[in-house]
Parts: sequence; C-alpha cells; structure tokens
Amino acid sequence: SVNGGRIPYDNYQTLDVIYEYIDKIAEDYPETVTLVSSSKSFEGRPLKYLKISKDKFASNKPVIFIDAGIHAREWISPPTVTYAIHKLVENVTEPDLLENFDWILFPVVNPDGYVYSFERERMWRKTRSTDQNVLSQFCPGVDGNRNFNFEWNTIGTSNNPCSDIYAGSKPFSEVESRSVGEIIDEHLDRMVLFITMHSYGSMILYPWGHNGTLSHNAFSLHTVGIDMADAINKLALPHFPNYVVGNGMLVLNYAVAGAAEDYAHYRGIPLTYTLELPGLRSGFAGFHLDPIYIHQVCIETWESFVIGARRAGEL
Ligand code: ING
Ligand code: ZN
Repeated sequence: SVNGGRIPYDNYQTLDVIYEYIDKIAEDYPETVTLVSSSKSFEGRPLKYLKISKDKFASNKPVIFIDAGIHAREWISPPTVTYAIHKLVENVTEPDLLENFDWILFPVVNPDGYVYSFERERMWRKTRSTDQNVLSQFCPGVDGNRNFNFEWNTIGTSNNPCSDIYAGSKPFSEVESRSVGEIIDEHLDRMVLFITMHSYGSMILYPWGHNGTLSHNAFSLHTVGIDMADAINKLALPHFPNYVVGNGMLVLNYAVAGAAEDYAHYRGIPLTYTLELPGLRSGFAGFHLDPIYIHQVCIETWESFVIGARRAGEL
C-alpha cells in the first residue's frame, strides 16, 4: 500500500492502491494539487485525475496533459503517470516544470477495465459498458481509443461489440473517453502538449492516425517527438528496443480513427502523441512486461516528459 505517501514501483498496483496514492498526494500537497473526481465510470467508480500547479491553476500557464490506462491490459502505463506525479510534487530535480507549466495527470482513464483485467481477464482492453446493441449484453466494452469525436468509426474500428476495437454506439458514448474530451475542452486555450500512454512497442506516434497524412504542425510534432525519444533511448537498458518516432498510421501500417491523439490535435492542441511503452515480447506476451522493469521504464519515460514539456514551452 501507500506507505509514507509513496507507491511502490516493484510491482503493478491495484486500482485501490493507485487511488489511495492519488488521494494521499492531494492531501499532502494542498497548495499545489487539486484532485478532480467529478464523473464516474460506467460501473460507478470515480474517474480521478490531478491538477498540479504552483498556484493551483490560477495562472495562465501553458497546460500539459498526460493520461494512462484507457486500455485496461496495458499495465505499464499508469505507473509512468504516478511517477510523473511524484516527480512534480517533489519538485526537486526539474523545478522549471512546475514554474513554467500547469499539469493534468490522469493515471487510470478506464478504471472498470483495469479492475477487470486484474480480477477476471488479464487481456481485457476495453471499457465495461453495455449499450442498445443486442450483442453488447454478451460482449460488453468499447475501445476508448476509438471513441473520440473525430472521424469517428471511419477506419480501423468495428461496429461489432464483441470486437476489441468496437467504436461504440456513437462518438463519446463512453464516459471515460468523454472525461478526457472534457479536459481538452476546458483547457483548449492553454494546452500545449497532450500525451496518451499505451503499450506496447516503444513508439512515439503523432497525427493523423486516421489517414497517414501529416498535419500543419508535422515538423514540430516530429522534431519534439525525436527529442523525447532520444531522452528515453539515452537512458534505456541495452536490451530494450530504441524508440521509433513517426506518424501513427505510417509507423504501424494501419489507420486508426477516433483515437485521443487525433482528437486532441483536431481540437487545436499543437503537440499530441500516443506513447507506446516497451513490451519485450510479441503477441499478448508483450503486455506482460516483467515488474522488475517498471521503475526503469518510469525513470526513462519521465525524461521524455521533461524534454517534451521544455520543447513545448519554446514553441
Ligand atoms: N495502440 C494504439 C491503439 O489504440 C494507435 C495505436 C493509437 C495508433 C493512436 C494510432 C493512433 O490501437 C495501443 N497499444 O493501444
Ligand atoms: Zn493502448
């Protein structure tokens, strides 16, 4: 559990422990941390995220958003965000990051799926909702990262509730993806960097994922992405793959519509990325990153957040 306001990085943590940690951080740093817990998941769990700011978002600082855990089985993603929370509130090694930015950190966007992956089915990816589609009663869940309201359900998605890439009955049918959409809306004028954490593949992907074309901001997206990847590669263990940076569709060789990264960029956020954390094997085994690597991945990923923030601040 959360001893002395710390969360262990030697193993994957349950939702309860992650939430206990978030609550404790908000309690321990009332000057800088605001806990937001205003909406609930399909199954009624609170959707919790933290706003971290030197003056509690009273300022007009640029905002940086990082989320994880929209896909349930990608267990390595939430710890990279709790680690970022730890580094920001501790505010020792990179004080410029709290001086120059306001932060929104959302460690588990899909708590229902995360719990289901821990307790029932390790390879669960989607939310746990049901809708009017008859199949949905037998096959719950929507792919949160196909549910955003941009080019929704046009490519790389399914209309079948039993599919792992089911786009849902309509854009933002899921309260979980909608909660990310609402954060984007609320901070449109100030959000300069949006990163959504996934696994696996060691990749930094940028728009447009739905058709492989480059956005007006492709030069910045690419160069900042490269700098973020370099920061990780420099620290990475020798037997870990180097990060690859590029347009989501061109790197993966398939198109994806309704993803968070595309939506955030379409709404006007200049730098939006999907960061695919490491997985050392292929197929489903790639989601089973040995817990001995959690701490290392958090440390190296933090470096990419540091560089990404600083570069975003210069643009
Ligand atoms: N990968 C992403 C997915 O949602 C992706 C890949 C996202 C591609 C966004 C392009 C744009 O399928 C994982 N691991 O979920
Ligand atoms: Zn994912």
